[in-house]
Amino acid sequence: MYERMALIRRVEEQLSADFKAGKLPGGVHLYIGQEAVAVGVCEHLSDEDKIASTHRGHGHFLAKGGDPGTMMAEIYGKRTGICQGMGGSMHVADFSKGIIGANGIVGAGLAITVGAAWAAKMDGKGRVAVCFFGDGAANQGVFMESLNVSTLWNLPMIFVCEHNMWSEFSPAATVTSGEIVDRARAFGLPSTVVDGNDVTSVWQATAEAVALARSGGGPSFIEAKTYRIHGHLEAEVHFLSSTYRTEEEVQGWRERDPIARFRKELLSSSMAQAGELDAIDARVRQRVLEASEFAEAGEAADEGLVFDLMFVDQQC
Ligand SMILES: Cc1ncc(C[n+]2csc(CCOP(=O)(O)OP(=O)(O)O)c2C)c(N)n1
Repeated sequence: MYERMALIRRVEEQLSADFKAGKLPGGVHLYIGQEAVAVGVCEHLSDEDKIASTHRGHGHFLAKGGDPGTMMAEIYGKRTGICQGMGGSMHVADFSKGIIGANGIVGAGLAITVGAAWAAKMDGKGRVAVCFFGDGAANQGVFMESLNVSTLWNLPMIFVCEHNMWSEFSPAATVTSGEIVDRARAFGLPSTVVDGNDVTSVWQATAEAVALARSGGGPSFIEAKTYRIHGHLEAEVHFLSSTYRTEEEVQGWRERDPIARFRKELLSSSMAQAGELDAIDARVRQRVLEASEFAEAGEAADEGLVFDLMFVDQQC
């Protein structure tokens, strides 16, 4: 879990630098600060289980075992990208890993995951489907519809709401009434709130939810309280005339960094030695360097393919 979190962080630090250097053809919404959620959840999943994600989807893709090189190539708009450079940052997907897609439409992953969970129930192999979505997405009507249907049909689905305190530039308190977990509780499915910056807590809550879903016990809801350290998207510095968050707020959350925190825990409990963790960090840096070189070296996407790749019976 430490290595996966470190990988997500390093890939995104590279993407942030690449964006600043003008190397990326589009915008990126970074997941820095939220890594413990994706990793604590996906640790329980196999390639047969499905996840759907959001516009902030790089972390989910990598946590589920997606390849950093082809993901970065996708974000660079290259033919070697996981979707041949046709999707970009907000549409990274790899069906072979059960990653049914990031999504630029807020809340859209919810209904797609209900479909995946329904398919999992029909084939009866104990597979589960997980939807990652934000606190803003919890204000979309599709959230209630998905809670309703998945509970009614007893689907093997896990709702993971990443409450990172902001929806674009609006603080949650100005757009979200009450507690999101209470909305789920109203439908009668097991629902819990965890510290989303504590990978162990996320892991534990997900262990219970996945066991329940695999054994035919139906859906669960997990609200993970966390924070995005970077902006809503990297490009925002170019169009926002003022900052919308105080430096004290951001700094307070930097001090609760999920990776530094897990490292400290691993060391203090003697589950790992500093040298082992340093070796993991070095391996991750090397892997991201290679991924980035692979991405940069690829040929630009073939825009002539754009319509050919639109339909399901066509090669993707
Ligand atoms: C249906 C829809 N409405 C609005 C938008 C514009 N939009 C993109 S991200 C976003 C905020 C989403 O907030 P949240 O779900 O909390 O996710 P976060 O960005 O915090 O990870 C909005 C409103 C969109 N992409 N889709």
